[in-house]
Amino acid sequence: MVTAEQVKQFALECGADLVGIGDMDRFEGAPLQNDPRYIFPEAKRMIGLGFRIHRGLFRGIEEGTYFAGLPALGYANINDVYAPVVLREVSNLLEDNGFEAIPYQNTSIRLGCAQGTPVREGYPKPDVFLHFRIAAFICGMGEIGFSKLFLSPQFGPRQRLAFIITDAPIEADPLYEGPPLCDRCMRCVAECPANAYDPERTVKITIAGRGVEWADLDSDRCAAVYQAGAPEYSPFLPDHVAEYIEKLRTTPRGEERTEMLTYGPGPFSFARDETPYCSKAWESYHHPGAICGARGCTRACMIHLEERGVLQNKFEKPFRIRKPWRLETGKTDAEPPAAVEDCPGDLRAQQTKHGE
Ligand code: B12
Ligand code: SF4
Repeated sequence: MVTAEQVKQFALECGADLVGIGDMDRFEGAPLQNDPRYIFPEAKRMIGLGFRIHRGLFRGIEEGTYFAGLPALGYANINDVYAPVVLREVSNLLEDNGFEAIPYQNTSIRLGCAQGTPVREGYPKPDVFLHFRIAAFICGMGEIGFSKLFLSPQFGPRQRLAFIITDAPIEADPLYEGPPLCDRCMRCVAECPANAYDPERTVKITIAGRGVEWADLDSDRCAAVYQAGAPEYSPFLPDHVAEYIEKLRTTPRGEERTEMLTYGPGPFSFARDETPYCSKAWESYHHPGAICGARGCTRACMIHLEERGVLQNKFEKPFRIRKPWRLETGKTDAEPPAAVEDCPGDLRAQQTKHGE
């Protein structure tokens, strides 16, 4: 019979950067629509796989000079190419040993979750939607930060996730008991260009007997800004999208916002369709542009975790090397970014040298 150790070792050999195994009973209390036990009632375990997003893929956005790498390789490629291959290989191992394996990638939401009609009384509508951050917590891979992102001790917020649901009764890992990662520094809140966090509003739930709390993310604001950026942090924003985003990030949730969202395509589609850089990203690989470069919830968080020395993936140099760039609002892609001012002399000298 295949063991937990074999599954983990094999997943790492196949290319996963993180593996954890959770007991399906830990989903007790999940809302009907988010309960994976309805997908496979006989399932015993969930295998969580984490795929690092290279720190280098945030570099071009940090410098303001190369934005395509993160959405292409840190987003679309992991979700739709790399993770599915590893999911397939590990599922093969389980099925070769006589256990069923359901690979679950980050796709279901695009097809439409909870869209169909329940096929039995008391059942959820198809498709059941797995909450990845909660699932990773259940697999013992780390914790959920105030930012709402899942944090691992290896990479902090810097990974994407994928899962296998199986009836193989392999040994489950305990919930994460390592050193606490999120210390409520609130840098995610301060550096989020969408103003998507109100530190006073949080969500508190109990997962597998453990209380978990995170910020109640304003996903309308994030949905527009994470892909198209905010006026001062996106070199690609047409003026009318900049105006829309400005209004969105200053209009509180509630009646006023509802009025703003009732007519038109909604923040996600509007930002994507009206920002040529993002609509081309969508056309090319069916994923958003990710122009924000997750400025608060990933970059600021990672910088802080690295400064505290709590992450296992260590680097020779700190991530933030120079003062972050910031555009004067109202500028469009026709004008040079103000960030050029922040380019240090030695780098400019090197550029001249290479240009010779
Ligand atoms: C839609 C989506 C988005 C949307 C909306 C996000 C949102 N609503 O939170 C937008 C576009 C804004 C977005 C942005 C980003 N996303 Co996103 N996103 C998703 C996706 C596909 C679904 C999330 C979602 O909507 N969940 C459903 C909502 C309704 O859940 P909720 O309200 O939080 O859940 C409640 C209940 O459902 C209940 N519940 C559900 N299950 C269970 C189980 C138990 C036991 C219990 C008790 C309760 C319970 O608990 C919650 C509290 O009430 C996930 C993949 C996935 N399948 O999880 C990726 C995912 C969360 N995104 C990811 C990433 C990386 C990002 C960005 C960083 C992208 C970027 N900028 O490059 C940002 C980060 C934003 C942030 N700070 O969280 C990664 C996160 C990885 C990580 N390290 O945590 C994921 C997991 C995708 C992946 N392949 O790994 N995202
Ligand atoms: S992705 Fe950008 S807009 Fe969304 S929460 Fe993170 S920092 Fe804020």
